Amino acid sequence: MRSILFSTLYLVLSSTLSTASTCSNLTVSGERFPSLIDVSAEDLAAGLEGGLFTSVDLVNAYIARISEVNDALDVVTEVNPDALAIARQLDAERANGTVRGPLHGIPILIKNNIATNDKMNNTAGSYALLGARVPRDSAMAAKLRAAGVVILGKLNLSQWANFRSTNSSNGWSAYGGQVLAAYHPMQDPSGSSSGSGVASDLGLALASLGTETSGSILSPSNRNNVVGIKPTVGLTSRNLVIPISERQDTVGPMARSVKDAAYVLQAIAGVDPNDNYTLAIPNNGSIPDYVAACNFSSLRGARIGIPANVIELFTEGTTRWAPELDAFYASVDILRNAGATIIEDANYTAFAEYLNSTTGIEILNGDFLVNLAQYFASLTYNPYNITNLAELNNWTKAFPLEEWPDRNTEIFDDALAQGWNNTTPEFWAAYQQNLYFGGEGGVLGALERDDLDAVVLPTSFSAGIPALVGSPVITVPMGFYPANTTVRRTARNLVSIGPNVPFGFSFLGRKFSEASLIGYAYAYEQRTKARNDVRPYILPTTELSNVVGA
Ligand SMILES: *[C@@H]1O[C@H](CO)[C@@H](O)[C@H](O)[C@H]1NC(C)=O
Ligand SMILES: *[C@@H]1O[C@H](CO)[C@@H](O)[C@H](O)[C@H]1NC(C)=O
Ligand SMILES: *[C@@H]1O[C@H](CO)[C@@H](O)[C@H](O)[C@H]1NC(C)=O
Ligand SMILES: *[C@@H]1O[C@H](CO)[C@@H](O)[C@H](O)[C@H]1NC(C)=O
Ligand SMILES: *[C@@H]1O[C@H](CO)[C@@H](O)[C@H](O)[C@H]1NC(C)=O
Ligand SMILES: *[C@@H]1O[C@H](CO)[C@@H](O)[C@H](O)[C@H]1NC(C)=O
Ligand SMILES: *[C@@H]1O[C@H](CO)[C@@H](O)[C@H](O)[C@H]1NC(C)=O
Ligand SMILES: *[C@@H]1O[C@H](CO)[C@@H](O)[C@H](O)[C@H]1NC(C)=O
Ligand SMILES: *[C@@H]1O[C@H](CO)[C@@H](O)[C@H](O)[C@H]1NC(C)=O
Ligand SMILES: *[C@@H]1O[C@H](CO)[C@@H](O)[C@H](O)[C@H]1NC(C)=O
Ligand SMILES: *[C@@H]1O[C@H](CO)[C@@H](O)[C@H](O)[C@H]1NC(C)=O
Ligand SMILES: CC(=O)N[C@H]1CO[C@H](CO)[C@@H](O)[C@@H]1O
Repeated sequence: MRSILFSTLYLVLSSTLSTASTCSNLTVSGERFPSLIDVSAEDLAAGLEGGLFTSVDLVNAYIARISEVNDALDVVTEVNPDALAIARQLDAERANGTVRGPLHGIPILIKNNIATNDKMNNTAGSYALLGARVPRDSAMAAKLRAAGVVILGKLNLSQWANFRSTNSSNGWSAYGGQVLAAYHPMQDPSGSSSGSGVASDLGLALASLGTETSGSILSPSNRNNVVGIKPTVGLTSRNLVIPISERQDTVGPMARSVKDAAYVLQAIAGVDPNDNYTLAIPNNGSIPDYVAACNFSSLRGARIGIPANVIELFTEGTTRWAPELDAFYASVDILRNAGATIIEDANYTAFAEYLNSTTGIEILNGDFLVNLAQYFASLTYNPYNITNLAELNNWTKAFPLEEWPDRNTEIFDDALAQGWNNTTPEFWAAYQQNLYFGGEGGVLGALERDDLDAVVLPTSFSAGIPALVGSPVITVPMGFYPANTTVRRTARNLVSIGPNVPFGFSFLGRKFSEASLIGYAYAYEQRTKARNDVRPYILPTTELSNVVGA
């Protein structure tokens, strides 16, 4: 229905558009066709508005770029078969004077655990869900469409958002293959939003959506040289997102700049009656202006803390982190020079106790058992009639393409063996312990105790504690491992650390403090522009100049 409607509108209006795109004399940042590896949301909006190129041109260019790299890197699992028709419709709307917002006509890719009610599958990388149907778009997909975004396709990920196996690899899924990152041959892309990191980095779309339960946006942003925003749990709806934990899951943008990430967050944040956690958004659910928060001066007067004991516990007894630590302390000097006050020992008082505890995984197990069953129950077509984790586990072991037993199901097995879920009394004791580790004994306590505006950490160490309490984190590209770095490989021979492998700098804050964190992240980013210091070794070459008028 949708695509027939879109094609009809295109027939009416396409002639106007092709004229606009070939005769214009305008430029974006001095170029007629801005380079798609560097282009910003504002560049694309200006080019679309000025008639330099169309949304159809953008879709064609990005699909060609995906084709160039996908055999080597397995980033995209599915290109949206309706993307061109949707782009034509959005071009027609623009020609007719309707611009839905700053992202109108701009392609974005989404992780393959965020459902769309269209021709694309939502699988979390498992054949168990190939062909499954959902009753409607996820809230995230609906919001992107309402903002005029072209949902260009689905991104590969660590299967089940890394909640199946203890001996798989980051970025591997049965359905999508092995994602690789682009800074070193066979580079581990990190995960679980692996494809989301690589796609934004290489300009396979303007930006992407990832999801995080504990590190799944921050870690692949860290290793793919992009900005990632892990929003407060409840700022973005998880309705019809394949879950791990209602207490920890969150959806956020991964982009090449803080401002682009802010534009995407603006489009996806907000109350959704299908996700009660969004009712916690303050100020009656009104969303701050995240783009206006991108202010060069925002670090002036900010009180920023460093949890020194966290860094110590991660790094003691090894020199492997030296390049990240050196870059981190140099970045702290940049914050100081930008007018921030630095508090050097804003420690997480319960961090050692947390490292010694098992409540983190127990809460995820307890939620997963219930939340996964709820997702299966929400399907309108369920290809294998799987209703719960016990059935999924058996199905996975019996379906050869799932590569069991080489990739084990130990996380499924352990969750099933726990014997209790989030409806049982054991859960609540463990959950209170988690809230203490993340709260008074963790990041929220550090913020209160020293009256801080934010806490900063190397992104390699930033994710675990905020995950427990659902508080936000933003990572910004900070640097790259130097040429003399000794290559480290994972059990499956991926390069986790090596020359040119990127890393990031994280800002952590109170719940719903995204606007402030975006301000600090932007002020830091603009002073370093570290993302530009190293280019990927593999890059797509198709540009708008190759497709406009073709
Ligand atoms: C094209 O751009 C040039 C240089 O900016 C300007 O002098 C010229 O008037 C423009 N032509 C049109 C048709 O807008
Ligand atoms: C063009 O704009 C008019 C008036 O806003 C609207 O009624 C019509 O549906 C629009 N057509 C398209 C193709 O967007
Ligand atoms: C979704 O999966 C089905 C197999 O069940 C396949 O036929 C279809 O092409 C897939 N959709 C896309 C967009 O790849
Ligand atoms: C939200 O909470 C209300 C009140 O507890 C409940 O009736 C409703 O089912 C919940 N909605 C969802 C989507 O969980
Ligand atoms: C914070 O942790 C550091 C490193 O472990 C330690 O040296 C310092 O004494 C701690 N500060 C406070 C106030 O506990
Ligand atoms: C870690 O656990 C062990 C064994 O339960 C205990 O003896 C030790 O004191 C704990 N350490 C911390 C820092 O909690
Ligand atoms: C959760 O645990 C309760 C109590 O043991 C049990 O009745 C229920 O079936 C479990 N729910 C799921 C989805 O496993
Ligand atoms: C799933 O259940 C439906 C309805 O009971 C049935 O028609 C279908 O054959 C079942 N599919 C599988 C793979 O068992
Ligand atoms: C899974 O397989 C095991 C071993 O065959 C069996 O005992 C168990 O009942 C199965 N569970 C379900 C839910 O089918
Ligand atoms: C993964 O673990 C399973 C057992 O849990 C084992 O059979 C398999 O060989 C392991 N695969 C690799 C590559 O280590
Ligand atoms: C790499 O070179 C730097 C300085 O050039 C040196 O400090 C560092 O120790 C070297 N690292 C390794 C692993 O050789
Ligand atoms: C769209 C696309 O290229 N999908 C590919 C993703 O990776 C798997 C496994 O390598 C391929 O089979 C798909 O064709």
